[in-house]
Amino acid sequence: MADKRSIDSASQMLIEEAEKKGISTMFSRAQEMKPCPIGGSGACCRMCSMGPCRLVGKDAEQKCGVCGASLEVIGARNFARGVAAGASAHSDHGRDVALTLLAVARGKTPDYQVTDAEKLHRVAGYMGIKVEGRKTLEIAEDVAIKALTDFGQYEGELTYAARAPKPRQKLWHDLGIYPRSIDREIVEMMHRTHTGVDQDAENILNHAMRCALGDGWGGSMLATDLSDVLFGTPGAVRSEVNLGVLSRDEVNVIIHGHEPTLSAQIVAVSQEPQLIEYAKSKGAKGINVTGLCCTSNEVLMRQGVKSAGNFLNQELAIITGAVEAMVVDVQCIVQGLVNVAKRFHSLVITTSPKARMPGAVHIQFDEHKAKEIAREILKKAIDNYPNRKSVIIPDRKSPLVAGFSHEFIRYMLGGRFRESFRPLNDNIINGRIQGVAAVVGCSNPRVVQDENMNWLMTEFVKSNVLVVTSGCCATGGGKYGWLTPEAALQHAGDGLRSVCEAVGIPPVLHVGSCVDNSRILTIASEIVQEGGLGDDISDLPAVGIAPEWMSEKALSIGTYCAASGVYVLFGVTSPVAASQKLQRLMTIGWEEKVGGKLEFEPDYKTIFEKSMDHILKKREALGITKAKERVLFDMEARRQLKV
Ligand code: SF4
Ligand code: MSK
Repeated sequence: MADKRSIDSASQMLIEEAEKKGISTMFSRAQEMKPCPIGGSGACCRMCSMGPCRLVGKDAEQKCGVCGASLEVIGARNFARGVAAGASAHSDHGRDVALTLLAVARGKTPDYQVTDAEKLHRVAGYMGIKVEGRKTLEIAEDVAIKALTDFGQYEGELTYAARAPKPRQKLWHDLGIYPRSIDREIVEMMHRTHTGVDQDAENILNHAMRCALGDGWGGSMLATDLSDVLFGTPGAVRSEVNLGVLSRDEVNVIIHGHEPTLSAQIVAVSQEPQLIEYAKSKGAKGINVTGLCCTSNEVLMRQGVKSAGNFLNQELAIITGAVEAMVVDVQCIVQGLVNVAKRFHSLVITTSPKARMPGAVHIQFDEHKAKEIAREILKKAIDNYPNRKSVIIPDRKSPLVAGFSHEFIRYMLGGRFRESFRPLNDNIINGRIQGVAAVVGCSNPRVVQDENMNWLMTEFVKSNVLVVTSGCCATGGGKYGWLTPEAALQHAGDGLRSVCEAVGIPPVLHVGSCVDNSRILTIASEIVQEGGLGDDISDLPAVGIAPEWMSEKALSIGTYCAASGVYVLFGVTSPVAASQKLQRLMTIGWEEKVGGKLEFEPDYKTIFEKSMDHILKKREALGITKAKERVLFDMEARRQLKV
């Protein structure tokens, strides 16, 4: 049975262990609780107490709620609220990083500093902040204030949206969806979807795009950039992934959630000799800090910290019996963790005032005394080590290479002094690389864990499509070896393999956590800017796919990618399935309007076919369908080249 829930043998082993012990997990609960077809398809409205109204049956599109709301409007409001919630999560994360940078600039957080001053200068450049002749902390203060202003400004437009290609910016202006400020678009989305406000599905969706753009080109992009400033811009780093990274004889601390602020400090203090000695005094050989979900991606990308896996691995990690503490911050932390932990010695330690759980230990994080709190947390985990009983750690972990920030990709392609996307563009134009597929997002127990993402990565790589990945798909892909350069040699089509071999990169590039999907927007913009592949993101032979999505953040990501011109396909299930009209608005309607679209397609093989058709269509439109033969120049030919 377990093999029907996951293709990962480590997960299968622990799912069986949970079944043997009668422990409830997301895998078992997803089987016991069938999804509600009415709410799931967007046909239930709970916006006021005249309802809830459920529009079901063959003639549902002709029905309306007590207030008169049509199915199309009900579905649009539900979807748009999901986008607003997702945008708020990413953006609140970004705001906290900006506040930490401000505290650093003002000398209020001795445990943090500006790690990447070069990036700070680049960010200041995007923001129009003067850098010449100024001290790093002065620039940092201005950058933090400018970022925080972008959240709540009452006039003007979002600074970072100006990083999009010019035709895209014009389109957003023409459509009236250029984001003004991050918080404003989220609040307005909530207002518009309140009962009795916006009752035009197309208009609601227009604002959903504006709200999501505030996330992608605002909250998320700021979270990414300012995290790079504080913690370092990622570069290629080797590590390992899967539950086999847990240690049999060290204190296992798993950091889980999304934000790098506390987790980076936990990683740092875990190497302090006094704490290691303390762990030894309790009978352990040392301290083993590993990650889960996107906190994992943050510390993997920058510090090479090993990953215990993706979203669906969180309860399974505790079932190993080897976890002394799971330290969580915000997002994607399931409440079921506490009940699983009760069956073992494991502590679940919440750290954010925004995310508490009954039954968990709460040690509140405060960036003003970050190291002190990180030490307190580790000490608590070490004290718990003697309570460990029997452990069952699957002997499964895979090597990977992560750290592909857009800066590092440029560097890999061109070297320190000629860094550029030119080689990538050229190889797309000459057909060695057919296109780019972003395979991103969550894992979801409604489908077999890792199956969709892994199958898609395999087929894209075989078809000479370069894959970029983030979030739980990145971790998932890592489990099956896709994040190693060797994967290109073994599985890639000839063209992609030759490029990966020449540059020394894997065929699937790990770009980071969920907020780091903003790096994909930057990569797309820089490819356009490099020239030869059209004038806008919508011209690129590229697709975005969330094959196992589950969170509202994914809805925001899908919407900002579509509004940026990308064809986006989501697997698993459709939150707009109830209304054909709504689906048409988000596919045909959006394609006409913004050149991108958002489509829900449960069959991953169809996702692949549609993606390849789209890539081919875009290549045809660019006039680059014929693969150019590789020309080998001899010395004479080289001499005749005009440079
Ligand atoms: Fe029903 Fe309208 Fe209230 Fe929604 S807003 S619950 S459709 S009455
Ligand atoms: S952690 S949002 S399950 S990617 Fe970013 Fe994974 Fe999805 Fe959470």
